[in-house]
Amino acid sequence: MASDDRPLVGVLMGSKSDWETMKHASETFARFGVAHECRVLSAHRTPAATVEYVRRAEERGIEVLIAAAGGAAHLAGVVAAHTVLPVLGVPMESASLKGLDSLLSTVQMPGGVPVGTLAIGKPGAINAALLAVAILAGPRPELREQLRRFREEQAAKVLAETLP
Ligand code: RP5
Repeated sequence: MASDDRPLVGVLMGSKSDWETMKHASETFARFGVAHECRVLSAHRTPAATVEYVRRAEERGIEVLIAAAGGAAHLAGVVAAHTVLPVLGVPMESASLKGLDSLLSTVQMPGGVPVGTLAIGKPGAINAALLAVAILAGPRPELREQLRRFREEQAAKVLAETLP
């Protein structure tokens, strides 16, 4: 899968200020060759454009949506409200509450409209991409194989660690 193919994943973030964190999701997709697009769309600053994007995502071939936001982070919930595609939420680390605000407002979805919430910040961005790859890997054995190799390489790196 080349990354200039039709995007399979939409990575949304509430502000350009989230990119420093969310670029790690994009880099992870690039490593797996997963076609994706990254967009700044906000639940409160651009509500109509956000809903328009999400409503069109499925017909455009998008299979997974990632939504990253900080503070009163309602982006992932709003995205999930407008699609049945899987939505993964990444809470951004915020200045005042270190991302606890973002985490709680992303993870605490009432029953009925799920958001799969990852960790705060960079680990969440990386894991959202890895989880999206695992979702996409269902009907794509070559992607599953790549995931297996990634885990093996990770394990080999840890086992090769030496301490002073
Ligand atoms: C949220 O508010 C964004 O997702 C971002 O994490 C946070 C701060 O946004 P800026 O004020 O930096 O644009 O909507």
